[in-house]
Amino acid sequence: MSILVNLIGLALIAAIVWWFWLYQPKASAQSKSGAVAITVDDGVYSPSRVSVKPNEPVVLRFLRKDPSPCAAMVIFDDLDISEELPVGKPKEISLKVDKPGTYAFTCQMKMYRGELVVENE
Ligand SMILES: [Cu+2]
Repeated sequence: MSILVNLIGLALIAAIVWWFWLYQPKASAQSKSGAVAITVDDGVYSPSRVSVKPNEPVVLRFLRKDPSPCAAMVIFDDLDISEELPVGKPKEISLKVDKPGTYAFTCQMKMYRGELVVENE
């Protein structure tokens, strides 16, 4: 019985160490299946950096959790895309960019900021 308790204790310690020291939230994402989920909350897009390859169709699935009007729109200035984001309902934006480069996406006030990086690997 005490061995079991020790094992549970060890597992707990391992979990705590992993959570506090080893776990780092991903700040950037790479499109693999062609779709990238982006959460809109607390003034940040997460991930705020999305890498795609040129000419590769990609779907950005924005999930807006922030009900404030600040988060209402997402705008890709260079790509002429501007879409309204409903609260709590995913909004998919499909795009395909030919030219490598960094394309910013922001809310209408430019407080939320993210970038779409189009690059060859
Ligand atoms: Cu805003």
